[in-house]
Amino acid sequence: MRIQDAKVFVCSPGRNFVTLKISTDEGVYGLGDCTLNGRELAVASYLTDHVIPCIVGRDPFQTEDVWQYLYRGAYWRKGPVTMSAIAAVDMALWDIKGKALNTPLYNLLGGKSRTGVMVYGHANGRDLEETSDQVAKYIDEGYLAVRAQSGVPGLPSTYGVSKDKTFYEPAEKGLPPENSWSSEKYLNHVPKLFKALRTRFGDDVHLLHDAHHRLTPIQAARLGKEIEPYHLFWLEDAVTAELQEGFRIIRQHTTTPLAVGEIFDTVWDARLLISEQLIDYLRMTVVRGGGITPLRKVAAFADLYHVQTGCHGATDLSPVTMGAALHFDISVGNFGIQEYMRHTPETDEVFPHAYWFKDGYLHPGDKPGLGVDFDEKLAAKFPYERAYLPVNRKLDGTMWNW
Ligand code: EZ4
Ligand code: CO
Repeated sequence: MRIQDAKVFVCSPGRNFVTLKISTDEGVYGLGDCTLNGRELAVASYLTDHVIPCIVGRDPFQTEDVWQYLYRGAYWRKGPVTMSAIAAVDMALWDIKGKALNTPLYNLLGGKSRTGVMVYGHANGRDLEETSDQVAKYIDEGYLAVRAQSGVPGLPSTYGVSKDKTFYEPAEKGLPPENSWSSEKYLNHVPKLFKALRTRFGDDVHLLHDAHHRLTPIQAARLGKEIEPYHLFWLEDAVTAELQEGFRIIRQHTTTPLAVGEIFDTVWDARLLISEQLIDYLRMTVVRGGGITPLRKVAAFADLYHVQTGCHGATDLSPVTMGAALHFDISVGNFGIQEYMRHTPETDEVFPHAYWFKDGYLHPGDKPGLGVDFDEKLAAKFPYERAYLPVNRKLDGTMWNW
């Protein structure tokens, strides 16, 4: 079998997605996702102009060699554009392998290690009461784990608080919107939120929270310490993680479990975090981490240090990435949890998929390969629309991390 052709599709069924379709001389095709929120067209060009001409004619079963060819062979390594593009090729080749062998991908990754993939949903509201009512809704829908985010008194808008309660989407059409931020106001508010949630819902439900890169290490240490009594499943992205040593400070002060890594693109972003046991969950996922091939190696390395997986699963990761992540999740030894933000009905129609949700768990389904398809004709009705994530400024105007 040989790769005959490959094509990149940019579409916007509710939000932008970049999809790679690789076809073979035997009629089997594979799909990959390489959506990079707010920088979509750069990845499309990387693939169309620089990668596709190099993979035509290759054996699609050689996932390891093709990955090494694209990673080592480019000379220029790492970075979200490069790694998302390589990820799309890797996903598509695994999809082809599964379809050619007529088996769901998880069977090629060691088979099922569990009956389902525990996911967490996103509850959010403008204040404590509204957030608490949203948590109740997720528990009613069967979720065993819920991420809780609340508006902060004195701030006009906050990360994680949505206009639409069902479909949280941080990107906005046009140029980047500007948000304002105060770590002080945020730090005073969050412990009250989790105190209220534990009082109302008891100890069983897993509660999670995303600080979205906004704190300094010592502020994160304070937050971790103050929410310790409420036993979170994890505190996510407490600080930006370019300085991996910064996590030592947080770790010295708190037993609140720490998760990080949704923007990491190789194991090098997490080498110290893992080997010094500074985190508990790694958020890297298939699309940003360069594909299924490298992510399995990262997970094996993390397993040595008691670090579990917690794949990013926001709406900007297309159903193709969600499908790939679920095959990875159900097969990997040190699975922790999977993020699940539901896509809109338009997105689900463009990407019909075999995965399904029941009683707090997602299941990858039993279709051969990834179990996700792509309706090209329907996609063509939703052309790309420029959209960006917000930027963030402190109350005095200083640029800060969003
Ligand atoms: O802001 O995926 O945990 N989830 C997140 C997401 C990210 C978006 C950025 O594109 O942090 O909401
Ligand atoms: Co996050």
